[in-house]
Amino acid sequence: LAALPAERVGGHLVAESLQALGADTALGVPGQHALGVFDGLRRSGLRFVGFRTEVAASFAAHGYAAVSGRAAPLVVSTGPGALMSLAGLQEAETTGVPVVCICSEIPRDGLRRNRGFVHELRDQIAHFRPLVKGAFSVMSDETLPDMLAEAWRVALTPPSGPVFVQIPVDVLSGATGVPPVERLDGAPAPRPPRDEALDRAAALIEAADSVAIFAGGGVLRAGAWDELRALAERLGAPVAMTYGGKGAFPPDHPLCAGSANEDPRLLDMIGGAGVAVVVGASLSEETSNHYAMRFEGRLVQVEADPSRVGTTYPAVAVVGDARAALAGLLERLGERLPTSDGATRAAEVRARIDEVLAGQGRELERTLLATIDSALPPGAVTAWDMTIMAYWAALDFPVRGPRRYVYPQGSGALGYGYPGGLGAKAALPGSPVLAVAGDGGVLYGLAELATARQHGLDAKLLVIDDGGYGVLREYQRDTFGERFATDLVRPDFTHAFEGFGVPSRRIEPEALGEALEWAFLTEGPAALVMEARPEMFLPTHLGAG
Ligand SMILES: Cc1ncc(C[n+]2csc(CCOP(=O)(O)OP(=O)(O)O)c2C)c(N)n1
Ligand SMILES: [Mg+2]
Repeated sequence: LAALPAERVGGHLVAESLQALGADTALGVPGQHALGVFDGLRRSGLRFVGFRTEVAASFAAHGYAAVSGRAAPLVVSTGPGALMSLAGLQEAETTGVPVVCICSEIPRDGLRRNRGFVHELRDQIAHFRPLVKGAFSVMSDETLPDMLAEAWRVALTPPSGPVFVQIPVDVLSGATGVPPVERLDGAPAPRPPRDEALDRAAALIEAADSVAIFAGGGVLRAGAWDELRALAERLGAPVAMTYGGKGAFPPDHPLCAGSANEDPRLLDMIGGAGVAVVVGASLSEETSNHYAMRFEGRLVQVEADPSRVGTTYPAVAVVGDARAALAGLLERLGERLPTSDGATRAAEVRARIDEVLAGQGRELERTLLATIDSALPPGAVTAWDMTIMAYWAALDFPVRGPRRYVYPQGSGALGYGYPGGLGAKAALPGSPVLAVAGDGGVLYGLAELATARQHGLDAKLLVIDDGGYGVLREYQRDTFGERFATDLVRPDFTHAFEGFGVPSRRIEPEALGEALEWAFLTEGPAALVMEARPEMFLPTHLGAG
């Protein structure tokens, strides 16, 4: 390799810019083309959390941003490194989470000439453009800081989402005369709703005989949970949450109808109201019972992304930031309000769903969830992989605070759970974290036990070992009669954990509570493996009554 690098290189500008934008942490995996950035990170005050694969780093970046509301810088290198981050970026896109992926590229004079550089992709950015909210190609150190600020702003501006920024290696490793970056403004553009839209929605609400609220992930992204609660209490309106909105409203609140949002009873409660206020939820296939949901009254949709309003159901639109919109509605409501039997309506829905789930005879699953709930220290984050218990959790696990639940519900990416939990821990060092994964999914990221050790990321891991891809076995049994390719040879999990220097226990389901207590008392990462065969719930509308 050539002589020592120049005093200042383009990569230093990346780290300086991230710091100027307010980042405290970057996540990723180094590569030859990206080393200029890493030399910048070395000199900076930023913490770098290095993962063992870019897939895991991308999931971690999602977890980081989802629990903190801050943009997560994800640093990867050209070609395969970049491609391996796609899964986490898809999850970020589908759940509106601000991940800023910064990636190296082959040298400028190699672009589109097919000279065969190592890691070369024919058109790297083309792999990302259809997926992310914004794709940026930085072609000069002179524009690097301002383009990063622009990317940062795009990621954070509601509707938030991931962005991709590629920078050729010769810019990153080449000398730069750009002075150290000290101030950069990447603050999101404000998206206040229009006054006339708020006036109209408030008038509809005041004139309604009843109101119900359906809260989605937009409430969490906008930090609008206090306004949501104030509005619900003011109106005495029941509140249901989508899976993405879990945590937006306290589960023990008398107005809370829960998050079993595939259940027609819950959807009837929303759709049957004189005015349904749907906030930060897009009424997609999963949140409308496959579009079978019906609105008998008026639908008011509060949404940052205008293209999602009225897509299936005619709606009165309040386009803008959810926090400002809910605050604006509250301000406008006068004395005459709809009758407030919301607590009764919420309690009815909760009781009926409870009865249906209890009628399925699945004691094991509900007991496991209750045990986890009672073992979690206050403020804990749970991170879930695509394992059977996670589907139960989406339906029935009480999330006791905003931004304390992460789950790859947007893309369904197996392997998310543990890396996602590590990212959450990196963002919230003061919060306990528990990741729950199956014996299949956990192997995507088992190597990240080393990351946890190396960076002191004290996240606990619970592996549910049912000997294979349990959920797929159920689908095979129900659809094809026979199972194939879904039984797995597993490692000796406790040996594997110990091999990474992570203290562990093998437990029976009855010992889960005590074992979780042990894990949370253990300093640093700790892991449990539990042999159990949870099964999926029946769709709740088929279960009973
Ligand atoms: C990236 C990716 N690959 C494949 C799948 C398909 N898939 C969904 S669940 C699942 C099985 C998960 O098995 P495990 O983690 O052991 O959980 P279990 O269902 O046994 O509880 C698979 C393979 C997926 N969702 N994502
Ligand atoms: Mg399994």
